[in-house]
Amino acid sequence: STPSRPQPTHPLAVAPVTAPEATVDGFVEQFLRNLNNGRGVALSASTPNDRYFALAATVRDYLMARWLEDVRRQRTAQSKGVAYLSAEYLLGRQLDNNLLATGLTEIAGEALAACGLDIDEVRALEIEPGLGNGGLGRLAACFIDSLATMGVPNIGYGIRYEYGIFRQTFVDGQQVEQADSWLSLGSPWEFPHPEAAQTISFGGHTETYDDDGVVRSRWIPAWNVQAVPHNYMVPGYHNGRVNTLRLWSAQATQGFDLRTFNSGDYQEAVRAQTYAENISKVLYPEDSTPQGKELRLQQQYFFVAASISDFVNLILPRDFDLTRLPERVIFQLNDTHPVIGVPELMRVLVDEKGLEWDAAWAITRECFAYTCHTLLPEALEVWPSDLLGRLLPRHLEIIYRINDEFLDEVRERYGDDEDRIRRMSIIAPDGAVRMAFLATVAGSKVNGVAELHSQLLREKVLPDFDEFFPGKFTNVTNGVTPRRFVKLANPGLSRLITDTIGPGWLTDLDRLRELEPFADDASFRQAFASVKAANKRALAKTLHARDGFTVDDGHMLDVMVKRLHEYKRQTLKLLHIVSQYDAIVSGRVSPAEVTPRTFVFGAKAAPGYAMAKRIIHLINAVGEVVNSDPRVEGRLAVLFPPNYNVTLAERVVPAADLSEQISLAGKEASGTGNMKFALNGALTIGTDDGANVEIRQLVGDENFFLFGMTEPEVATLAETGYHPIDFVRADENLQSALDLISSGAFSCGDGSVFEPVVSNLVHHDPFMALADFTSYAAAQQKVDALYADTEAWTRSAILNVARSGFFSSDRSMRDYIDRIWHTPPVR
Ligand code: RUG
Repeated sequence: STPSRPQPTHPLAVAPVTAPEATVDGFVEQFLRNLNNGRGVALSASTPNDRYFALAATVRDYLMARWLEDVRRQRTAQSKGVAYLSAEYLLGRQLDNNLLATGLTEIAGEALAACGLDIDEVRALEIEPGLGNGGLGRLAACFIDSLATMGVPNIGYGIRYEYGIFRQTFVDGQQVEQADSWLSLGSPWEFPHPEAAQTISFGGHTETYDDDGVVRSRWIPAWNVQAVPHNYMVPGYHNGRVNTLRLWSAQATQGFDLRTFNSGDYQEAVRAQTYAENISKVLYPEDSTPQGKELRLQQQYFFVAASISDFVNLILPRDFDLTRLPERVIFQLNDTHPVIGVPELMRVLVDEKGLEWDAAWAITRECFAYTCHTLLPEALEVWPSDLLGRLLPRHLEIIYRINDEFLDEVRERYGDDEDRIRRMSIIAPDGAVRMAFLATVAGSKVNGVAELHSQLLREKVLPDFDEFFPGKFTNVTNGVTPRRFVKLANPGLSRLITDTIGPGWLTDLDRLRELEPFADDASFRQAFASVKAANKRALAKTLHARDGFTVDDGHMLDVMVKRLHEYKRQTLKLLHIVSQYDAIVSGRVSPAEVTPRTFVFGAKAAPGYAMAKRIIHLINAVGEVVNSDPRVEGRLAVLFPPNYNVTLAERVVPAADLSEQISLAGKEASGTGNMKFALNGALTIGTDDGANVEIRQLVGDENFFLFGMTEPEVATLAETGYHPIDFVRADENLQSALDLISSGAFSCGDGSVFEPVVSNLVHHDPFMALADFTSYAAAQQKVDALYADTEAWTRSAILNVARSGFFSSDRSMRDYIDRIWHTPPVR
């Protein structure tokens, strides 16, 4: 028998943890304690980084009691929670968000002032964790914010990349990537737990063995790494709830080899360590090489295996009856990246926990749900079976069996329709594993991220599966958190809204509807317009300090910020800018006739995506010429601040007048930038694509500038044969803009520099930018006309805000809960 441990007797040891006093004095005391005891410095000797760390620690202290309570509740409660599996979380800065959640923003400002410090200077030091690429990662961050705010138990699981999305700089207008060493000064928001590391295995082989007359298979791995959890608080807004984000970092099982080191082979001594740590080194390693591909699969399995083991072995009680797992958890697969979790859960249940295959499969099918975020075939991951077999041999075996049994069911239903069986097989004809198919077969539900996207997913990408699994497909339109993207980013608008309709809208965004009548109130319009003007001035200040740009505050701010991808069609917007410039310099219009506009671009191109990088170069080149040409008389300006990220978005979005959402119809799954702009009172010029469709339906045709082909029109044009040159010939302005680029007007007279971009458009144009140019230019004229009528424009902008409450991520979460998760809030 084990000796009993001494029990705590001190009253403090058994009392619940309490928060420091929420007063200026209480805050000052805690801040100084953190500075002195946590950083080991006196205020007078502290560096800005010390102060930032002490401030962050103080905010953490206020959240701690609630967090510990929620962690306890999560372990003891019998209720169901969401385990969100995502390779990306694009969190943005934490300090302001966490201050907002605790309601301590003002107290903290006053407390720091009382210490002779300016909180703005301290908060500017925070480096945002760029642990995501774009929309998908930011969506995950919005979702965990909403779940915490709604009191739904949730753990977000992901990877703690040592280097996040690269830092973009421009050299001679061309993108240069630099490592994003966001951890170089440490992170005050994370709680590492090396003692709780999980062992994650790779490689090796499988073997069969006799288990009491039953032949079973087991995995004999060849090597393993440690997955070290780093916990982050995810506070709800003003509700005392704090969920957890758990990011895994890779460490070597046997790190440093002292004997080899002492023999003088220093590189060999750290080889194993380096190899293991590479797994969580960078977000999306370049995967055009076989090594890069393998590393990605290692990353995916690494975090998913650690997360499933964490939930099953640590969070659930030791004697938990695993047949009841679906009552306790739903693993939401954010895109195909975590889909290897399906065979992993099967392996855990069958090989480790000894369940029968059929019972394990029944549990697995209830425990997963899959969100698809794309329609682009190249974004639906497939893994070559030789790679999978080498890295995860047992998982490949499991996938084969899942596929065999699934195809038996298909045969039972349709007979030997070999064509259909080939189409539906999880294993492609070349042997590759189609991860989206695996997720669809295993998932209890499959959802797209906007109405149109979900429809196209059913009709065009996975139609056989939709027929085979009636009721499995559903839609949940994306959303964004109004806490970060309205309240924090746009305090002026938030104040105006609260003054007008009262508080409460931040957690019930449909209430923005109450603003509608005020669109007809001249004094409200004026207040609204002054908020927009102030936001533009704030952006101008930021861009001046950050990049040395000058923004003319009399200009319309026309913004296109998103990843650089051909389907998003930054080239379409650029061609329109060039055509306006061309019209001025060729004397076809006088500068006075042109609406003064500043075009703001923000975009990173994937490091290996050559065409996207050429487009970035061209945007910068056009900007350089247009901005300095005296004939333009300052009526047009093109600004491209490098390294667009969440922090910059929080400045750009509230300042924008016009939001460019101009992807080819049928290509953008949803978009979430489009929602942020509408909520902040920008009008959208956009195609009928992704969530634009729903934005237009809600805000009304008259408050949205629609242009371009619809998705069925795109499909017809593609079928009948698309010849971009026909569209060039039919539009003189387009022809002339392309000619101007080809003439070398933006490349010191050397037409060859941008020839690949022009030639790609004129001869291929895979995303039909030229086909939509004429219609886009016509829509831009409507923009100019409405903008000339300030009152009418402001009225439309107000109606955009009032009618966009639907796009709160709280609503998305309610839809996931109703349609997929069935996880009630825990009071
Ligand atoms: O491209 C999509 C966006 O349309 C969408 O809004 C976002 C969130 O759902 O996800 C983006 N996405 C898609 N990011 N990566 C992929 C690849 O599957």
